[in-house]
Amino acid sequence: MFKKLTIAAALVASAAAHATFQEMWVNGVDMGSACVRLPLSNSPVTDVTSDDLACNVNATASSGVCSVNPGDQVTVEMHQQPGDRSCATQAIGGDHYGPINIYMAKVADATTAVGYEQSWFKVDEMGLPSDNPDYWATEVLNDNCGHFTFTVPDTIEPGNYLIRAEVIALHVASSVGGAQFYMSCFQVNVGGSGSTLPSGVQFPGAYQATDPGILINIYQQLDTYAIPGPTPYAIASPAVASTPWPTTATWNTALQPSTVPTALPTSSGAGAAPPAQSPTTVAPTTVAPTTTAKPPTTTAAPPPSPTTSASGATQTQYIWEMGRAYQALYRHARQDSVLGKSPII
Ligand SMILES: *[C@@H]1O[C@H](CO)[C@@H](O)[C@H](O)[C@H]1NC(C)=O
Ligand SMILES: [Cu+2]
Repeated sequence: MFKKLTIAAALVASAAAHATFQEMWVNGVDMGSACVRLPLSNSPVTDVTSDDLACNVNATASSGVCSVNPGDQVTVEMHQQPGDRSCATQAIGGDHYGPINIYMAKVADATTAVGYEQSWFKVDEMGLPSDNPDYWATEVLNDNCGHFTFTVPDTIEPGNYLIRAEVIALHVASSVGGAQFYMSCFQVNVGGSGSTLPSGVQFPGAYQATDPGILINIYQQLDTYAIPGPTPYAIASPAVASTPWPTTATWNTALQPSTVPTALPTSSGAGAAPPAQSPTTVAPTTVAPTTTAKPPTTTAAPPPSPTTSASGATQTQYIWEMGRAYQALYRHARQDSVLGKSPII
């Protein structure tokens, strides 16, 4: 058993890289995974013409619909392994550099809407926040324990929406089909009395395999980066700073929970009001990217000690980077058979 876990841990350590958006916060209140369509695995989608580009491969719809209002601060949270929210592990593996995009699509029913049939408008993006040295949105994500915060546009119509949170990893993007797309869709109901429905794009359709932000060699000094997809609605994309990006966390990682709520914080389900819990107890300090590389005003809190809960240990670990992972498995299996132990798969 110990051996098994050690090998699994080694595999995760060597192949750890891939990731999924798993949790959501609304104004600093943790919604956990109550409203996410969790992907089946943390493997990327690489075919920009696939229906899977909308909401990942056969992601299971959740029964939860999180309530948000125009102007709310929504945070999406990415991690490598299911249910592991530890800030001791990078949100997405270190060499998986690239942009973050957030889209929304108005739907009739967020629990049943088919992602690839929707019209998606972009509400936020971060590409290369600094080019001195090159610093990617995914590095900012890793600095902040996987959290990325955006604002729900304050004029949009009320109703059910899907939120599509996406990282595009560009570490092998210099050949066609090399870019890796990691997305999850979240189910929300927007309240308020807005009256705007921005025009959108479709997934698949919005991206071409040869877009300059998708077919790109990032192992060179970049001065600019063309974030794939349309211009965000209602916000200006931040300029690329020419000063070093502050790597200080702006999310208060000291308060990172180790558990993942899977039910809405209130019992009334879809369209429920946000819980009474004060957002200030969570003190989200993630800030929207600014047009200058102004250092964050908050001091980085030390990350909490890694969670070693049994639930985390017994959860199915995703296996990815199949080449490397398989080699490692094969090597371990051979060693184990030499030692008279059963292989781990
Ligand atoms: C996704 O669903 C389709 C249709 O049911 C199926 O053919 C395919 O094998 C599924 N893919 C995965 C990875 O489960
Ligand atoms: Cu990868």
